[in-house]
Amino acid sequence: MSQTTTQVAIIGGGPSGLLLSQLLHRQGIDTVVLERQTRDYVLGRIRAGVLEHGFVELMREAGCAARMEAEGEEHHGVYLAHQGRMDRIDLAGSADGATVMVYGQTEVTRDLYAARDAMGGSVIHQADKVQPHDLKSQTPYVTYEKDGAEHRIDCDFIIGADGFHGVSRKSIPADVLREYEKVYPFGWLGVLSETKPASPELVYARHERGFALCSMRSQVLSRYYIQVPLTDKVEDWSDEAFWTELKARLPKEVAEGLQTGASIEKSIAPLRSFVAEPMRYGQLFLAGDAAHIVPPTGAKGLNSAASDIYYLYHGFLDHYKNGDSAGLEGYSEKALARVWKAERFSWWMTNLLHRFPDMSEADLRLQCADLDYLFSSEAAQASMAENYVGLPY
Ligand code: RFL
Ligand code: PHB
Repeated sequence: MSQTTTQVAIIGGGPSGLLLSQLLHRQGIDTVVLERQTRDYVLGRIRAGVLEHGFVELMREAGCAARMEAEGEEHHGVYLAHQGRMDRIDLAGSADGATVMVYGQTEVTRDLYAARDAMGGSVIHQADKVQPHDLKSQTPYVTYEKDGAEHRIDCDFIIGADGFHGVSRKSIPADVLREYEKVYPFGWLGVLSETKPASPELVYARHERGFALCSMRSQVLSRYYIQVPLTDKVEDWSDEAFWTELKARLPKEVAEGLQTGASIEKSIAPLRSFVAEPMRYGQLFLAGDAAHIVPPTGAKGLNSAASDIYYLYHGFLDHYKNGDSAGLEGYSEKALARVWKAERFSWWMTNLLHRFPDMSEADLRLQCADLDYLFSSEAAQASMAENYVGLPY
């Protein structure tokens, strides 16, 4: 078995793991990233599209913001279509002038890989059977297999940034770990197409046929979603059927301007709220989807991963540069406090805009009252804007 050492071993080469690795390396802290998949596979996932302003700052701090600043789009508002109306939340006007950046997770990840390569960072792909060990000791280590050979990395700390299905959370003993979960009775069918976006800003639509969302990656690449039953399969949905259903759920003025075309990606994602507590066990720290999942309605998944990375980054800086471990000690509590607020916002937006199978007339009236209140109260709009652009770290 080959043996190496590093300061921070990071399991998972998604956006969370790569961002932390990049931030720490720039401060002279050594990391190794272990990723189960190939780079092409990771870059083939189409996921998040909206970045909070805090995430944008963190990409700048990581020295990875140049392309995002050139190609990403700053958005000052979002639309909510409901009850035959199109209402707009003014993000910049309501929340300290903060805005969001529309720039895809795929591009964020691509930029992070490029930055890791440029610094000679260690990112090991196709690492099989990754396993963290001795988490309660001061000398933890990680083992893995690559090309049939066994390897061991000795380290000070292990980061579990390996997503919802990763190995890290599972290595916390069941009597320590507490999991909270809500599964929603529908999914989102997403389509990516090389077409001009239907609207200059995102449109979240509540409709009796179900929720729909118009988003984008650029002025020539659109991303759309519709709520579908969990029993639906991607194969059930031809491009034509998708466009017809999407248009039926959008206000006339948006539907009329919608440019359709061949889908270049089509997938169904289930919706879930999930939080694992604590986010630290001994020398293992969980980050991102490994510890929490939100339904995508508030665009908070990747953004909540970024706030974990912010706390870990500053915790490690204090630990290695100043000998102060208070940040790392308080990590779980601090990260979870922000995560639960993102969970609340995502749950609220999901409930506000989706059609649940068992909704009564009273539930529908309450949903309409929630929307009517939102657009009759500047305080409510300010609250939505504050959450959408991202609560402070
Ligand atoms: P990831 O991206 O899942 O990366 C984890 C990585 O770990 C690897 N891995 C392992 N590696 C080694 N050993 C193992 N045993 C391993 N097990 C797993 C995996 O291969 C993978 O590369 O987690 P990370 O880095 O925490 O990032 C989280 C985000 O990906 C996620 O929160 C967002 O994509 C959620 N999300 C959105 N978030 C937003 O902030 N804004 C959005 O607009 C938004 N839209 C979305 C979304 C997620 C969606 N889906 C499909 C779930 C829209 C959708 C449709
Ligand atoms: C996306 O563009 O993929 C996207 C945008 C906003 C959301 C969720 C997903 O709330």
